[in-house]
Amino acid sequence: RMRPVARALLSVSDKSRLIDQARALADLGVELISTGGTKRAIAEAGMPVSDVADLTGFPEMMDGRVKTLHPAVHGGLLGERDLPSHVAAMSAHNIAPIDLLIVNLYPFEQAVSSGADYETCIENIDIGGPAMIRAGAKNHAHVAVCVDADDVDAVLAELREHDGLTSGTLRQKLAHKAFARTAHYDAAISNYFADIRGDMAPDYRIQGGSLRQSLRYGENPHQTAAFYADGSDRPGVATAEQLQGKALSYNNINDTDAAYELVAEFGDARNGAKPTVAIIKHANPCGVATGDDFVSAYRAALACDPVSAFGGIVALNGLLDAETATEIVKVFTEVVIAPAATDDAIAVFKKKKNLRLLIAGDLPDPKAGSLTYRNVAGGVLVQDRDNGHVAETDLKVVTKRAPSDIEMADLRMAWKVAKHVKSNAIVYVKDGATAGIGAGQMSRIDAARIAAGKAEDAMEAAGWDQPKTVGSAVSSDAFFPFADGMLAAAKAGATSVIQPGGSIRDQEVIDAADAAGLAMVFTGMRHFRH
Ligand code: 93A
Repeated sequence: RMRPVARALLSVSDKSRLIDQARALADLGVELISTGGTKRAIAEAGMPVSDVADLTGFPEMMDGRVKTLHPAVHGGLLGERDLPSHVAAMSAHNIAPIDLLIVNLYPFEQAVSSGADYETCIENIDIGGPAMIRAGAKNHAHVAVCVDADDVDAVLAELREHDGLTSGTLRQKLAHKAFARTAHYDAAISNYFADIRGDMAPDYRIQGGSLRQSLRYGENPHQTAAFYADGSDRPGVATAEQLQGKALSYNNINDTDAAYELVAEFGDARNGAKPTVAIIKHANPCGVATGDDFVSAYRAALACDPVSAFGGIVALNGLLDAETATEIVKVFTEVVIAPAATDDAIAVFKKKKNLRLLIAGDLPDPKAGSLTYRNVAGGVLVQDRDNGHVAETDLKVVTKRAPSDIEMADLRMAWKVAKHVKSNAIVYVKDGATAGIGAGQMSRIDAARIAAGKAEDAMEAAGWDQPKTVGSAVSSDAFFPFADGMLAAAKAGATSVIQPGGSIRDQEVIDAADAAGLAMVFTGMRHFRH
């Protein structure tokens, strides 16, 4: 039933593999048809190739906007070879079948990410290419569609092995990929408008993007996975350059993102913000600290929970230096991410071949808007990312005692960290470093106790005479529904508290804070994270 591939239409923006593949097809006796630039390149390489314009009887017009949008092309792609009415229509209108379509689209995504102006981005919206891809893919019973040069290799292999035939299995796979490509392409275009217009309306924002990396497996080895860049070019794990180490895993990417988004809350140390280091395990911080330099910040972050830091992810909010690198490699670490690193720091990591070093150029803007997605059975939840920010003026002292300046600095830090800890979250901070972190508990009082227990462990590991929770600031990601959670923190030595407030028992909690001599601040904003 299948006829051998006799005619191929090639229309590619990225011509890097064009000539070799066109030659392979010509050698197999396949007739080549092409659009302007593609045709020129093939002809210059000395191969016979006909122009789509000869097929359609129309010249390319309107700066190439209309070149393949014609029944001679679309009929050739869509005609059912074994349907008499289609065959009759093809012969009546002189439409010859096209068996193989090789297209890669105008580089819209690259135009956007290179910062091209509006007109250039719009001009890079390909219309004819996706139309052909969709036509050929619909008719995959007869047509093989390649949207990726690697797939041309697979087609060539089959043509050689099977006397010019392609298999139904391959054509169906190519159709599947073709529709994924046009879907992602249109998503990138729609999301570009969302970005340009500053309109993140979840009801028509499309989760699209370009494949960044196929992953060996997902959260667990029996799960398949892939990593997509969303086209926003937000600095971070999706756009960072990996300088060394094995390919990132699904969990690495998730944890690296958590680490980097967290340190970004503290600003860029290259612009005068305090050097800040976060160490992440299982998407939760196990130590965060600021310091006069990165090496002291790293040491303080590590001291919070040195046991959990083993195999962790480390993020910095500035220029990674050799001294800090030397300190980091003393502990088994999976990934290090920073906006930049010195040559000496990079040299230090060279000795740790497996450690992945990511250089992101910049920090993500914590206040930037975008959407987050979560699957539920039969649906997808979409929301604005938590870019909420509590300004100095939003903070309300609710107790008789106001926090001292030192307490206030620690409270603000504890609040920033708690935003990045799974709920229920309790975070103790002392002298610019986390003293204990309680994450992901069903009860807030358990989170407070676990965090205090971590601080006891840290004390023992370091040989301090008291845990760092003594005299600490404590934050809670959501309000204390009762006084008990807050009092558990006070028992561990916290002297100041930051929390959203808003419980019907707020007054009870405030009274208990006053009775315990605590200074408490309400933020008016909650940071659940699940
Ligand atoms: O401007 S278009 O949307 N109009 C078309 O009819 C059309 N046909 C193919 N762009 C169109 N193409 C695209 O041209 C292809 O998808 C490919 O990316 C590009 C190849 O152009 P050239 O062969 O002139 O380099």
